[in-house]
Amino acid sequence: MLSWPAESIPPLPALHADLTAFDTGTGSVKPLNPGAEARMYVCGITPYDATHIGHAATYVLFDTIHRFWLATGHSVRYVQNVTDIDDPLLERAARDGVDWRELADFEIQRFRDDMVALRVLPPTHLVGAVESVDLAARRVMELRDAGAAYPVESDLYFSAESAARFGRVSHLTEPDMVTLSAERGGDPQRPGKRNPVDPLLWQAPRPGEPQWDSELGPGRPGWHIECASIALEFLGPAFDVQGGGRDLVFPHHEMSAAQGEVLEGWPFARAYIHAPMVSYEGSKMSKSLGNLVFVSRLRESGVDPMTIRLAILSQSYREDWPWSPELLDEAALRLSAWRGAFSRPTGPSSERAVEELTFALSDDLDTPRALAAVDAWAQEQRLRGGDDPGGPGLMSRAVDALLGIA
Ligand code: 5CA
Ligand code: ZN
Repeated sequence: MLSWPAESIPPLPALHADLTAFDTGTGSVKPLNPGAEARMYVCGITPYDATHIGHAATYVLFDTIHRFWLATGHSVRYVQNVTDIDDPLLERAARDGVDWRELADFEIQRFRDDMVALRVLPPTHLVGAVESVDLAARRVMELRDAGAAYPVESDLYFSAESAARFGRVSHLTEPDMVTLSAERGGDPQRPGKRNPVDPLLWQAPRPGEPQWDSELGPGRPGWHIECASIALEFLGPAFDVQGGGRDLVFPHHEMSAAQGEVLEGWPFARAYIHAPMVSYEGSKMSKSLGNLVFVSRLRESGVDPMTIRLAILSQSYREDWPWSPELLDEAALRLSAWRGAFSRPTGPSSERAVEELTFALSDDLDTPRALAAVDAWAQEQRLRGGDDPGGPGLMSRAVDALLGIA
């Protein structure tokens, strides 16, 4: 499907730095070491409601990786899916008496508009689950032929144990896997399964629900095989980063990796990077709980999207964090201080500050420290000024290219 418009990124002098980040799979901060072309897959939205701050924080995190790679001379092949057919979408459409396709189209466009406003660079390929049903069905048949699938009544399940490295993404105990699978779309209680955590690969038609024809018979693919087949199709195996929020570690990323291993070998991805959960009013911001702060609503109320982005960047991605209106106020102050400092004709030299900003990002995406480097330069500009005519321009181009703040 259509991605969203790209915007131009101001040129910077060549930066030499290697990005490190926390890989859930190995439990350590490690260099990502992509090739000339870096390849990243990030799990996209299920379009049944508007983009909230938690979603935005996830896409801003991966946008920071995207921008860092571009600034350090890589080309980037970035793939994001849209789960435009899934139970929650059908339930919401039924509740509101609208066609599920219309609901999805409306929310996908609202998401694009939010991403453009937040200056999130578009993925190279934005791929819908609906347009990938054939792709997924072919992969399900391959898994079946490899002996990694089995039927339960008319449905087909993936046997997680058929992947030798199953468990290497989340490192969870079996009881924890069962608990999480029940919470996140699985059906551990269903009789007839070999292992309670085994996920659906192909679901036979249910009354009143959409279905697609395939050589497997009518039905629709399971969630994990959708993402695994889109990633393998557009990126190939052993791509650099599998991303998404931390709520996707298990079962989603574990199962996609296991299916990928059976299909194309290990590793499915070379690193698994997870965004923290943003909470609000004491619990994880989630569509099912309804404790949401929407990006579109903030924009409509006149909030500069750059303050939303800066508020997100002020938080470390290594820990869950609570959203609060105060974060927006702080970001607004910072933004006006930066803009004031950038708009003067001369200022302190900024090479060192840009180096510090780059180094902070390369060091496990330390965005709070990156912002502090810009703060320090802006403070120097405010207190003492400087006579370097290139100082403010370089600083503002670096902030634009690396942090996405205009
Ligand atoms: N369509 C699936 C992924 S294939 C999905 O999880 N969709 S979603 O709409 O629920 O979430 C979209 C993205 O935002 C996912 O990467 C998810 O992990 C992330 N996300 C969801 N809630 C939060 C939150 N409260 N904080 C941070 N990230 C979140
Ligand atoms: Zn996904």
